[in-house]
Amino acid sequence: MFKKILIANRGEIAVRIIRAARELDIPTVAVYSEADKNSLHVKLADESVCIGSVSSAESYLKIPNIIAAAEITGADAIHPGYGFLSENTKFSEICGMYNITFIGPRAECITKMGDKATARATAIANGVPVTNGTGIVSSVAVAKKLIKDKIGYPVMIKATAGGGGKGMRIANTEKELEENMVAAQNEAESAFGNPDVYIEKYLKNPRHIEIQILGDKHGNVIYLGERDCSIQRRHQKLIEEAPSFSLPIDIRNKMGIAAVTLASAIKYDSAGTLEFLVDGNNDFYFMEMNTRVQVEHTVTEMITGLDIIKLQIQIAAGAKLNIKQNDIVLTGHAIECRINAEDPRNDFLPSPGIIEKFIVPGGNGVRVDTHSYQGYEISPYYDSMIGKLITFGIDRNEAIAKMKRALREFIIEGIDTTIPFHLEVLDNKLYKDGKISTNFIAENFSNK
Ligand code: MV4
Repeated sequence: MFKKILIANRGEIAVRIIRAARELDIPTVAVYSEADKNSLHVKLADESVCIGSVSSAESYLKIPNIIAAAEITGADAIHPGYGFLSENTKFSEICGMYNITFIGPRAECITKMGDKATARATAIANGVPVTNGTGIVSSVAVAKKLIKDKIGYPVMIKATAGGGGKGMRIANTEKELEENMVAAQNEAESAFGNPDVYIEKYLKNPRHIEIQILGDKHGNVIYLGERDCSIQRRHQKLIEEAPSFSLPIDIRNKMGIAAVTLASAIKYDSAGTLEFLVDGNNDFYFMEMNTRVQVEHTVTEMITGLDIIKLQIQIAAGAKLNIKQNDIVLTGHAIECRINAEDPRNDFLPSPGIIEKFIVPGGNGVRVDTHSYQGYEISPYYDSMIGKLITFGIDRNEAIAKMKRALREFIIEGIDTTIPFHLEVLDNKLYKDGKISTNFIAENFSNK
């Protein structure tokens, strides 16, 4: 096992990883920017190192500073959390050069899945369904012909270096294709330094359903059921749940087997998530793979009883998965609401500032993962998450009732939060009936 783990991240996920390491009896090192010296992750870790100024580029993204912090403190492993360097192949390789274990998959897995057209091709090669579409298209003329011959409008133009909605455009007609393909290429070039795009048939009103998997270094891969992440706003997830309310068991199992097939094909050896879109006929299509732990891993933990972060650390240290697929039993229902410092009444405008009052809900079936506390300042430099509120019940209705109760108990003063928005969603008839798709917020909360 590792002697010491450095956490190359901040906020609630840094706290989450420190807690997992402590349960495994592994000492931890926190790194922090000048803006984060009072952050909870710094207080909870055994040691801490300031790695730079407030800007992420000068701290949490600065590879030499993070490696130096690991060298100085004698950390033999680095957990990258999510965001920042978590899907950076160069960083994982540099860790290797310094004999530091990157707690994540092999570098090749990150590269293969980081390029979305390659991920799509790998899925096709392994019999995993994808939407009707193309590989990289070299010109508008080539795209037009392929769409005319085999796809049909509407289509979605996607940047191969993108993901999570960046560099994406819809085209309903040839004329829109001409305009939007060039726009997507330009956006991709300036955002990622790679203009390449591919085309997919556009699905209307899909659900976003993702499969959590775990792979080890001995060729074992299992799936831990699905999460429904359809409640999003401008590609920011707001509410996630597990299992998906509307997914038949046989479809879940087919998606799980597809996810395990693809992860096994690339010898995936960590925690990861395969993102699918599911249409009204319950046909599912692989979109992309996240080769990191995700914000919403918590809801899967609640219904499986597993600690995904501890398992990820043990796998990185070379342990064999001691859980078999048949051991995975999904029990009850879990919901996560992301509590952000944003004003839902004002276009979700960020609301940084000092948390004057902070009274956290608790009780049966309530979990709060947060780095915040009374007097803590939500900084304008990073994402606006204050914390995650997760509830667990025997079924969806009970999880919703507990969530409403917990949201009302949660007192946060001094800054605006997304709590009123969550309460409104939970009272929405379509939400209660489980009639949700990725257009739910846009269609029902357009005034927001
Ligand atoms: C799509 C799609 C419709 N058709 N692909 C957005 C993020 C990226 N991971 C995939 N995304 C989409 N891809 C086809 N062929 C609609 C979306 C999409 C979406 C997906 C999941 C959750 C929210 C979304 C919001 C807008 C668009």
